[in-house]
Amino acid sequence: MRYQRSSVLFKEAQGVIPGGVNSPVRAFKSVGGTPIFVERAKGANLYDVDGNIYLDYISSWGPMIFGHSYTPVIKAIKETANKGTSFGIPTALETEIANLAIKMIPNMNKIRFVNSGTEACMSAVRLARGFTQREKIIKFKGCYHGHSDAFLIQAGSGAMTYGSPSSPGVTQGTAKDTLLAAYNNLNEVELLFKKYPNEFAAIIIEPVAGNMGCIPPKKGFLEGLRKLCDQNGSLLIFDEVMTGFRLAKGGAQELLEVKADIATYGKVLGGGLPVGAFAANNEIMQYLSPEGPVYQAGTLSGNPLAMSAGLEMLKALNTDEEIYSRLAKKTKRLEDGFRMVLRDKKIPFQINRLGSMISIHFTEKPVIDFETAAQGNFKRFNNYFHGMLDQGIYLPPSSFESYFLNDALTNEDIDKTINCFSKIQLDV
Ligand code: HOZ
Repeated sequence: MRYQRSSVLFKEAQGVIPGGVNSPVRAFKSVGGTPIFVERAKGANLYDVDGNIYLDYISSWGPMIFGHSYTPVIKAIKETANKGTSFGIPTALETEIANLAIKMIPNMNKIRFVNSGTEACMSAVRLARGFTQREKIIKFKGCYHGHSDAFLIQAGSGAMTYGSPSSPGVTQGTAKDTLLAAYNNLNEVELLFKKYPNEFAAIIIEPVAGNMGCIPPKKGFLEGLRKLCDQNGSLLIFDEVMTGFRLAKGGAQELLEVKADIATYGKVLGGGLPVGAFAANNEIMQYLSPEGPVYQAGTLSGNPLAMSAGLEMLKALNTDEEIYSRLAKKTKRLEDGFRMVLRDKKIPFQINRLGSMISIHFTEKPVIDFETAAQGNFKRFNNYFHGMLDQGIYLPPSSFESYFLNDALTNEDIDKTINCFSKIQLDV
């Protein structure tokens, strides 16, 4: 049996870990079947415990831009580990990576490192509230900013996949300060500002949504949010946990030419290790402890292993002038191939792509927000997911996730993927 060992390990895990996983999407609950258990990964390949090999299209949900076990990153981790793994005391590495990150990110003077994208977004909102002395925020239905309480209201990713976009456990007190609008709908945001004048600390948004599939912003949408924030004294927070350092050196801010007041980042900054960060200009950052009153802290923040890995990742992204165009070209190749196959099969579909983020939706209507993303044919998606998995192609196990291509994928790998796709029975 192809997934025998994985199946045994999954059963064992279910006895001691809720649902057998430490993050819900991994459980394959919406697509069914047994999640694969990974033994190791190198380049574009995942190797599971049953000896199966996969081409990986999630790249640890983004950060493995050069592929898995990228040599400079692994070397740095090993060398740093030999000197100790955590001190809770500053190291020079933190300043070195901060300097480089700030050079790459447009518009920011300072950056604070934390341990995850969740922490980064949660802290960014606290900072925005402290800075503006206001309490309410606007978030978009289907956007996911980690699992902090304020964001688990009509959230995307696993929350949406498992049908509880607004999680029990979030108090009404917290929920009342998170106001919702539809992604790509400026009108709804305008109405909120009219209804609650001078009450919004911030708008938080994934500038390219990646947690309801990949949904790029419509032309003028982010620019409109920028304007509304300026007119109303609110801050614009870009959650660049997925897009940061992936769509361009300066992330979505650079690619889409819209400036945020605070930007949050994720695991790319740790070369795949647990890192998050948020950045802003001096005026905002001076509110942060110990300079200012807004508190935020953590023993593992700026951890030396993670910082050394992230530093190598940023150096590599800086040296490789072609990385972003190469990734975009490869992703376009996948898109073109998939489009051809789907047209031949006469199956209704939408493919959304920006740079190296892409998703397929089995639906007739353009997927532009939470509502349209939820209209896909899930049975067809499940056939597609398992048909690909059985041929050694690892895709996100939910239609509410984006794919993230890595540079270790060759054109041959992509052509093989398209060929596998053409063989799948998609009729339902
Ligand atoms: N929520 C993550 C993707 N948007 C998945 C995290 C994981 O399962 O590792």
